[in-house]
Amino acid sequence: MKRKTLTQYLVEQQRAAHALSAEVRLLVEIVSRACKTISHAVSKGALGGVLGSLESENVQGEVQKKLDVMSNEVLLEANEWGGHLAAMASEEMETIHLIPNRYPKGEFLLLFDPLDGSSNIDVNVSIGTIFSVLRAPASASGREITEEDFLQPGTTQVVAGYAIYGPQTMLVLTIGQGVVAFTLDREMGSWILTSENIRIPEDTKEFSINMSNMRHWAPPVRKYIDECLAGKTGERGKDFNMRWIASMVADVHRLITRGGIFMYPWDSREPNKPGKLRLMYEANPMSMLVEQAGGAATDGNQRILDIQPTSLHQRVGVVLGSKNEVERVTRYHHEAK
Ligand code: AHM
Ligand code: MG
Repeated sequence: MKRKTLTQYLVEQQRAAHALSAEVRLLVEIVSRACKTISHAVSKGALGGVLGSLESENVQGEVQKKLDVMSNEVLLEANEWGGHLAAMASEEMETIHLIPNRYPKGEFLLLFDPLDGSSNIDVNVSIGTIFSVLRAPASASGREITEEDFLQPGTTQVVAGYAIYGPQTMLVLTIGQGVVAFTLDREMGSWILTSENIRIPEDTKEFSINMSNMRHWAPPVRKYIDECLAGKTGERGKDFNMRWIASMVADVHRLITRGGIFMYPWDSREPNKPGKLRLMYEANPMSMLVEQAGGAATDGNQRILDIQPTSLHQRVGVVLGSKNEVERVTRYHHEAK
């Protein structure tokens, strides 16, 4: 079988569909190269001295793991010098990272969650890197980029993707032309295209939610999950299975592969926060991937990609995956109003 590399895929897209510019191609190549470095560090585990926590906390007040900080640095360093970016933002940094003056600047903004699923690092369970690419607003040309320049709805994303560090390391990507997946050939050090035109089935019998929060959920979420749990003899007339890995990358990868619904909804533990997950680093890129694969993504009430962000580290409730199930949960929210 003739193997197609990530570079070949990107060059083909650049030529045929005119779906991406040379600058975006370089950007994707650099991000994916950084993910290879992170994958290598992850796979070394204790042997590489990368496990465990640091003394520091990130902007959300969460204790940082060594790998959180290392992955953040890998992504920053890899992306600084190429001339394709105007600035970066990361879940692990309080404010945006400008490209140092010694390097040329490009027209794109890169956002990332350098290591998602941090609670799984030390227990050898799948984790990942999530990224999103925006275009710097035209009004920003000739002046320094500000945080406000990043506050664009998810519909404006140019590229979204994630790398999953699991039994295999994979890169799942959309440039707005469907979803493709590459598997890392560790011996060759190259990303090989292993799935094209990925489609999420519209129906599913598998849900993914942290059930330990059940008592804190809003009634529409409770109603939906109660119906799933009632099984064949209940309202839904079918038995449901449940999975919760606590790495969004791994839970979303499963539903991108075989369907399912993933939820991290608002709950009453922190009534003033709309949810746990971050709009710009987690929900937006995952929603673009899911929609590009034929699924749907809402915050319970509205399409995630339509939300106008008001701050960089904004949180959001998340319901995404198989279209008919996401629409059902969203309908329950509307009916409860
Ligand atoms: P992180 O970015 O600090 O790793 O947190 C995000 C993760 C998601 O990957 C996952 O879906 C969720 O947090 C799990 O949360 P919980 O431990 O409450 O189940
Ligand atoms: Mg995360």
